[in-house]
Amino acid sequence: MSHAERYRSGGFLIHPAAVLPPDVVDAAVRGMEAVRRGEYDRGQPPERSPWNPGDPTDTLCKIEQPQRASRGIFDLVRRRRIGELAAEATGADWVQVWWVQLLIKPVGVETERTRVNVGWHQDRHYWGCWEEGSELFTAWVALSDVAEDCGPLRFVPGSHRWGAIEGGDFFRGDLDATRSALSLPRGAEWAEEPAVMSAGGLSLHDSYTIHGSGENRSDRPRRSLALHLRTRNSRPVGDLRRDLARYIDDESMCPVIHGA
Ligand SMILES: O=C(O)CCC(=O)C(=O)O
Repeated sequence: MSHAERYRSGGFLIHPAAVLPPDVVDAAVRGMEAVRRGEYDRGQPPERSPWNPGDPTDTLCKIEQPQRASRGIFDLVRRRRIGELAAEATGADWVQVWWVQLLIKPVGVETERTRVNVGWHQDRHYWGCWEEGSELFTAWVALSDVAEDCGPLRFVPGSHRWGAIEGGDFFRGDLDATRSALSLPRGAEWAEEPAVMSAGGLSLHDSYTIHGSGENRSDRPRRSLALHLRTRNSRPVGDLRRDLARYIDDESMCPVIHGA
């Protein structure tokens, strides 16, 4: 099966070996640490985020639009290689990064205070700023080796064909509870595939693919950047000044990584 066929049938594709040069990954990791300390070498802070400098480091660190704050992160985000792989999977002739999330999953367990899991969800649920039918997907780039014990992203194969599912919740860390809350269609078969990969590897997933992730039981933090992507077949709706699509005309934050 070709990459495009695998992406189309499963709703995701994993490139487990590094597709980005180590120096690019290392610079992005340094950028990640700087942003976490509140140091911004591009002169601007990231977007308002669930995690801010000074917050506890034993809980999931999620920082929005870190590429605005860090040269190392921006340099990774705009890599044409990511665009090529996204285009190969989706058949797109143009790909733009429209939002980025920095995610550091610390070593540790999920408790009321230390929230480390990501509950089962579909990204599309959070992206109401895009017109129905918009072609939206994510490149999840590993900045550390992500083994099975690091709490890798887990995909539910074929779930992108189940339509919009009620009950998903990124922020609800009890994975069994979020799974039971999902209103799956009759006959839906649940399976999970962990996105195990080396630093510099990446996965691509459709905005309707159900995914989540569990605890990091390894001895090192799990580091990643989630690049939310769109093709020409996408259009924002609503008030552009307020919503998640508000930076798409600014290539210093939202670079086009494939096509002119
Ligand atoms: O990194 C994770 O575990 C979850 C990330 C995620 O939900 C996404 O990239 O869409």
